Amino acid sequence: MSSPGEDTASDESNTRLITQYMFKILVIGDAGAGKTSIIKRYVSDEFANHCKTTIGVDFAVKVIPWDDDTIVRLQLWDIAGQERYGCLTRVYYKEATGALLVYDTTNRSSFSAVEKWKQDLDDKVRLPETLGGGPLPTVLLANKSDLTEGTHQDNCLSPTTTQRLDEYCESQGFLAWFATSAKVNRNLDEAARCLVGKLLDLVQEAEQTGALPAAALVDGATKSPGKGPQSGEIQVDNSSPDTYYSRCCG
Ligand SMILES: Nc1nc2c(ncn2[C@@H]2O[C@H](COP(=O)(O)OP(=O)(O)O)[C@@H](O)[C@H]2O)c(=O)[nH]1
Ligand SMILES: [Mg+2]
Repeated sequence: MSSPGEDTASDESNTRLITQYMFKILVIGDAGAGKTSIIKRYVSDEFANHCKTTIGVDFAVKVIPWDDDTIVRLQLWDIAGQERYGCLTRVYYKEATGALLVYDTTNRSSFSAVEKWKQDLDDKVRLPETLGGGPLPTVLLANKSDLTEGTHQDNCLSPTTTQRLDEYCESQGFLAWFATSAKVNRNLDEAARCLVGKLLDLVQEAEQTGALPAAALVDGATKSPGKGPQSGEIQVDNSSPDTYYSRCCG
């Protein structure tokens, strides 16, 4: 990846470029698997035992200070009730760059549905050509692991069946899987970092081959100027909060 900081760093102004990437991530899976809870926990560090279902398309934004030169803004898109009708709106998939596919480790049918969700995703959306045009990098989340740890569930539902899930992920084209819990905040950061790492690799490759002028990849990546770190802090776009929710109709 280019090093914008080196291009513009100056002792006098202490100004350099921080690269900011925006990625749209779809959060899919059966109703009740914990998608909304995962987004709420990851973005706002909240958990409710009873989430009310809203119909529509919601997204929440999480800002990740990735390294000294890079900030990632993740848009996490919740299907918010549409999964019950098996038909997701076009705006949901549009310009997505990655996905988290969630199943409930206490619910076998939600695991059986994983293949269908993955197939649907691969049929409906691809990466932009600038990022190679392949299937969306997708991470599988074995959620509610707080309820299944220490149990001996003899199937892929249990995140303890590591080898089996490893093989499953490989055969189904998942990047990786994580045993998560929105309730006790387990492995959500790790899963997101895994996905973002892959996306940044793709962006870096595209920048190196010239396929991607980074500033031009709308909804894939944007570059924005910012002040260099001072006292170990990253300063960028103070007008935007770290997290927020938005709603989108369509
Ligand atoms: N024990 C436990 N319950 C969870 C977890 N994640 C979600 N839930 C509960 O599962 C139910 C469905 O969650 P929700 O986020 O609405 O699922 P969604 O339909 O996929 O969005 C809610 O009662 C949540 O409180 C988890 O990691 N552990
Ligand atoms: Mg929901």
